[in-house]
Amino acid sequence: MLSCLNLQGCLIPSNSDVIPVYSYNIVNTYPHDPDAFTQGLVFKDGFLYEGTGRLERSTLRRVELETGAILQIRELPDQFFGEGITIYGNEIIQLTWQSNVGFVYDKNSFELLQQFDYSTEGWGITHDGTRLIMSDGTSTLHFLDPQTFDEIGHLEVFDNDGPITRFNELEYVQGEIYANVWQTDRIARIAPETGRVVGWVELEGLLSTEDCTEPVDVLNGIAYDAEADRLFVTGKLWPKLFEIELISPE
Ligand SMILES: [Ca+2]
Repeated sequence: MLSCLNLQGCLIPSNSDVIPVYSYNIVNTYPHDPDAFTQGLVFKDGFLYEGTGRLERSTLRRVELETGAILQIRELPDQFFGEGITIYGNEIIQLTWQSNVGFVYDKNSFELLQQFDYSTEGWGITHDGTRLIMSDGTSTLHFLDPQTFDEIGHLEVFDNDGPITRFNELEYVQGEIYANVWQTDRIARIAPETGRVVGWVELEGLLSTEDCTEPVDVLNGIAYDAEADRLFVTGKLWPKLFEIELISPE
């Protein structure tokens, strides 16, 4: 990485320090339940799994990609506001927003296997194969042991302007953490080793005006099909779910 000094002796970022902004192509469009307040999204073994939020309305679902049909659903107790989900082995882990409680379910039956506690808010969750990775609305991502749910490390996320906050739904994609930034149309691509944002994905314009006949909320929901290298995104109350491919900046 080349850098040089200006007349005041300050380091001038070189081009290699500029964070690339990726755009997208829509590869496929699928129906999405417009009543699903999407807080967690995963693709595993041919199906989408979705966690939805809001008090008295939070759910865990298995969804058919092509039709958006809900194949299986489990409702959370009324007092819990469901947040991110991830699938680790044969278990689905679901966070709640401000209850400091996570749920662990059998992936196939949706039977509740156990609960665990954490001290922060719960926003998004994913894993890198050995550690759970959790966001809490701040610039800190937490690494949790997938068996004990103890915190075993954390990461401060930043770009060239400093810390980034409000990471919502997460997905681990080919060695990077992808994170929806709440109330924006952007996904941050984060290097897990350093916390540095190594790319931005700009998703403005995914929903057309015709798609918005009913009120929709923000972009939230990233799922990666590692076997077929497919990337899916949707949003809260969105009528559509998109498979997209990223386009590198020139
Ligand atoms: Ca996800």
